[in-house]
Amino acid sequence: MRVDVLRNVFARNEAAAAENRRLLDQRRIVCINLLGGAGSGKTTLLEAVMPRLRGHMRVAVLEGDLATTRDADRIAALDVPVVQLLTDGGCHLNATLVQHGLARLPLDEIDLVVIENVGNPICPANFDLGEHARIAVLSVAEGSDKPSKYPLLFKEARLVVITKCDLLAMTDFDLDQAMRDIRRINPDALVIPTDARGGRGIEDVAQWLRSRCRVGADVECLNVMG
Ligand SMILES: Nc1nc2c(ncn2[C@@H]2O[C@H](COP(=O)(O)OP(=O)(O)OP(=O)(O)O)[C@@H](O)[C@H]2O)c(=O)[nH]1
Ligand SMILES: [Mg+2]
Repeated sequence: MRVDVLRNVFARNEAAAAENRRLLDQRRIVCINLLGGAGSGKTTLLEAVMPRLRGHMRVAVLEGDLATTRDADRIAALDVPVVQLLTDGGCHLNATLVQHGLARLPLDEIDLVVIENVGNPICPANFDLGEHARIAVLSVAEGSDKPSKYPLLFKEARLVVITKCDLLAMTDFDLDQAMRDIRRINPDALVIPTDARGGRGIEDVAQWLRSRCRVGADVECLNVMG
């Protein structure tokens, strides 16, 4: 009986995720799910990257958190359309909550939606939200053993962003080891070391996002996720 209940929960989420993906595909909107541990630097990365997307594509953000609108306020300060999704204590976003968020965005005026998931390296990786690709975020402050300890987060990501590289000298984070472990778990993922303070890698992340979404004269947005 318990197994059936769990299966139903995932089945319902998968159905909602499929609806989200259908809606996004119809609207030719690319959707990225940004995942990583609490405080790994997800919002800071978005703050650094968003200005570099301006003029190339129209971006909106769904912010997932347990409480507060702090992250949505930070994104709104950049003049980017944003909806705060609150889980009221839940440890991950689900596709139904994302569906409500998408309904509140001006979808006719958007080429790319970035969903910042709840800060947590475990549960969010289990839930499809209807995204086209995932970005996993790992900060050097968390330790270089984390890809091996939380493999699903990295296995499902197209891009892995290693944040806070300005702190490398102050930690025992082994960048080579982390890169090797990520490649072993997911040989196809691109790995970009970044430092939001000094700007290292930020243009590379922006370039990766720009290449997901080919904006032509008619602002045609292709779901080219390769
Ligand atoms: N030194 C340094 N600090 C950073 C960097 N990126 C983020 N931080 C700091 O790390 C802390 C957490 O950053 P956030 O961007 O809020 O992290 P988050 O992953 O969005 O956090 P949650 O949404 O709560 O999970 C903040 O104090 C940032 O200033 C970086 O590249 N270098
Ligand atoms: Mg955040």
